[in-house]
Amino acid sequence: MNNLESGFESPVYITRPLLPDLQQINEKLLEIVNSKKVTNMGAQHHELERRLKQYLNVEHMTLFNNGTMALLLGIKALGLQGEVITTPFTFPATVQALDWNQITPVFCDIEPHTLNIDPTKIEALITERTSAILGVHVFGNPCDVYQIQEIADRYGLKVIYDAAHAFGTTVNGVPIGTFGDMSMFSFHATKLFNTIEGGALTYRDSDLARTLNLLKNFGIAGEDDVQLSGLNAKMNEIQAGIGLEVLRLVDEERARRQELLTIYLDELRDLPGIKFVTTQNDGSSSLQYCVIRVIEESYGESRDWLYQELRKYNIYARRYFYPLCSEFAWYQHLESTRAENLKVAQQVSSEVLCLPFYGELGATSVRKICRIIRQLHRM
Ligand code: T4K
Repeated sequence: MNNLESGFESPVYITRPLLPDLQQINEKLLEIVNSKKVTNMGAQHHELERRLKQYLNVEHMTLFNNGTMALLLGIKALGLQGEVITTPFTFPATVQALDWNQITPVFCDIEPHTLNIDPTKIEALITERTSAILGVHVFGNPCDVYQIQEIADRYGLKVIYDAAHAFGTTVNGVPIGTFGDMSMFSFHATKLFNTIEGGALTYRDSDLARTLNLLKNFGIAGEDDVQLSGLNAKMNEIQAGIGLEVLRLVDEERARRQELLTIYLDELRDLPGIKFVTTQNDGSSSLQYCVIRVIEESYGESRDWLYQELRKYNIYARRYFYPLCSEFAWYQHLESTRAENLKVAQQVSSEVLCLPFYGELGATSVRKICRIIRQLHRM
C-alpha cells in the first residue's frame, strides 16, 4: 500500500536568494567600511561591472540599483516615445517603465511554446507612433530575436529586451545581452544572480554609456555641471560587493538547478494535463524558473485548484504572470487590451504555475513535491 505524503514542516517557497556565507559577507563589508566609499560608483561597482561584462560576454554594460530603474532610464536614453509594442505576459515593471516615460504600451499576443511576444502578430500593430518593440525573455527562454530584428529593421524601430530572467541565456551560443539595441537584467534577490536589489543594461551603441551614467546620477557631469534631468539609480558598494561574492556561486547553482529540473521532468512529464514550459536541458537556459502549465481538460482540475491545494502542504508555488498586464485598470481604454486580441496570453495566464526551484531546495524535497502533485492528481 502506498503511503500518502504529508506536507512540509516549514514553508517551501518558489525561490530563496543565493547568498554567500556570513564570513564572506563580513569580510566584504569590512573592506567596504574601511574604504569609506560606500556608494557613487566606487571600487566594488567598477569591479562588478567588469566581471559581469566578462560573464555575460557583452561589450557595454551599466549597473543600476534595480532592474526597473535600469529599464526606465534605458527607454529614456534611447529616446523612445509614442507607442511601444510589448507583451502582456510579464511582471508589472516592464510596462510601468513605459508608463513613466509617457509611452503607450501596445499589447501583442504571445507565442504558445516560449510564451514570448509572437513575432507573427507584431507587424499588424505597427502605426506611425510606434518607436520600438519591447520583448521579454519570459522565464529565461529567448524571444525569436532574429525575426523581431528583421521586422524592426524593416520599419526603422528600436528593439529593447527585458532580460530580467535571462542571466546566462544564450541563443545558438550567442549571449542574450547582445541582441537588439539594449537589454535589461534584474539582480533582485529572487534572481539566479543577485545583488539583493540591482540591475544592469547591456547595449550595442557605446555612446549610450555616457548618457546612462548621467541619467542614473541626477545628470551630474561635474561639481558645477548638471547636463540632464536624471534620477538616483546608482548601485551602492554593498550591493556590488555582495554581487561579486554571489557571482562566484552562480555556476554551481546552475548545475544544482539543472539536476532539479531533470527530476521534475522525470517525475511529472507523464502526468496527464501537466505540460512543462522550461524544457531546454542543453545549457542554453538561464534556469531561472521551473514552470508548468496545468491543462484543466486533461488534468481534471484547474491551475488555481492545484495552487491552493499545494498551499495546504506548505508549498508556495506562484502564478507568474497572472493577471496579465493588459488587465490593469489604467489600460482598459486601450484597444490592444481587448481579450479577443490576446487569446493565447489569456489562456496561458490561467494555466501557468512556477514550482519551487533553487539549488538549496535539494533533490529530496523536489521528489516530495512531485509525489504530492501526483497524489493530488489521483484524489
Ligand atoms: N521584468 C521582469 C520580467 C521581472 O520579472 C522583474 C522582476 C522586473 C522586470 C523588475 O526587476 P527588479 O526591479 O525587481 O530588479 C518577485 C521579485 O521581487 C521581482 O524582482 C521579480 N521580477 C518577480 C518575478 O518576483 P514578487 O512580488 O513575486 O516577490 P515576493 O516578495 O513575493 O517573492 C517571491 C518569493 O521569493 C517569496 O515567496 C519568497 C522568496 N523570497 C523573496 C525575497 C524578496 C525570499 O525567500 N527572500 C527574499 O528576500 O516579485
